[in-house]
Amino acid sequence: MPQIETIFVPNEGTLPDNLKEYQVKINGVEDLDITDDDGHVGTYGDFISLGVELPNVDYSRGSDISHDMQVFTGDGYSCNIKFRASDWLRIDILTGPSNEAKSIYRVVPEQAIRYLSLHLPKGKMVRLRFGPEGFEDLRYDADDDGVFETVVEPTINVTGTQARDLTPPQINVDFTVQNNIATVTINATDNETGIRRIRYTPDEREFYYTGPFTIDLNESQLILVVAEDGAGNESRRFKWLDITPPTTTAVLSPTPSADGWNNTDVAVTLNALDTLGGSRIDSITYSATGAQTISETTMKFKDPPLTFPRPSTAQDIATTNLTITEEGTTTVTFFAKDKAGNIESTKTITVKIDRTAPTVQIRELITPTRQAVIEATDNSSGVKAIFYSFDGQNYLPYVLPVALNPILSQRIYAYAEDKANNRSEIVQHDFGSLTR
Ligand SMILES: [Ca+2]
Ligand SMILES: [Ca+2]
Ligand SMILES: [Ca+2]
Ligand SMILES: [Ca+2]
Repeated sequence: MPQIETIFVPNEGTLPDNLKEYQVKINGVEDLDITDDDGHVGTYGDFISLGVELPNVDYSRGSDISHDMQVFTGDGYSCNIKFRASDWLRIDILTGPSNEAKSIYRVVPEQAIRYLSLHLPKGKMVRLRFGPEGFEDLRYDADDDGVFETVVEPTINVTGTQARDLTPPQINVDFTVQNNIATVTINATDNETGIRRIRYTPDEREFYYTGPFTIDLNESQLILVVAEDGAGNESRRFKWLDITPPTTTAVLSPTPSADGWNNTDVAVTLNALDTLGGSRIDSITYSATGAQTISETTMKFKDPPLTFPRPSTAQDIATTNLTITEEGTTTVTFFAKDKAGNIESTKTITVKIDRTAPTVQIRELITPTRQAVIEATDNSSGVKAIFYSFDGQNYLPYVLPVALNPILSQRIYAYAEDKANNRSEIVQHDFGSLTR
């Protein structure tokens, strides 16, 4: 939990009598103004504060659209927070005595007022007013005449122990799948004030949860569940309904020979793909044994930005690479995991590297006739073919011993190739004349 380092103490000179302290959180607006009845004006937005600091307000910015304020009022001192309505708003106001324990909450709440998922006409000016008489209900200016006439009552207004419930509910989502239809059961619990309501969103629509419901996984594999307790504390949970593991394919580069061998380092690219609309790739794990050992390595992928609802046509690919450099046969083992925790069954691919050319010998066989015997050996992938030539220009595949002229001298050239396409040097052998 974030630690509040100091508790704001309002300006001693203006400290009103009958001090009331409010902790105010506003979510869903970018900029706001705070004014008091003494003529101070503060503008809070991209820059933490523009204009005059208000004597009895401590402001801090949570994010682009969230604002955290501590407001002190009392006899003769009132202030207003004003902003333009956005599509969606949430406002939390707690009031009570100062929390001497300096916990995250600056007051010990005696009253909690909350506006949950507030949809006001966009762009209209909204006012929250705090004065000696307390917090006045939110008002907005529907006709833009500068008068805040339209009152909006809070969603939640609780006191005492209910106001001191600051812990959001726990959400548990279970589902079963049959014929690609998920049946979803939501359980939410709250120890303090109980569950007020549960909402869920499978697509653009939002529903109240009343019991198990079904979702066609061809349309959506992600739901958002929001549970509220009796005091308006809200917890949100995204749940993947993805039960299909990813599929990873390995691509070798360069492409191996027809016999499955390479004669250089081999780059292995592992491409992992989750099904359309699936939860996306969380990690790819690989290892290697054989000629080259790679201990189990897991490449974890950051969560790409999630647009919700997740389109059923969306797909992500995740890629990692490794290089095999050792001569011989290496088995690479790999699998991917998706963000819903589905793990692909292990796959393997064999990488075979032979960088060494065969050696070739040519010898003479006299009996029964004069022939040239060409032999090649290869210590790894094996000899694929031998070629020979009488003139060093035109080579023929060597299959059987080559018949030689029985008397005249002759020269034979030969080379061999292995299954990794390594080609030996050309060797030559002179067969001497048998005439006297
Ligand atoms: Ca008005
Ligand atoms: Ca609670
Ligand atoms: Ca999946
Ligand atoms: Ca070889």
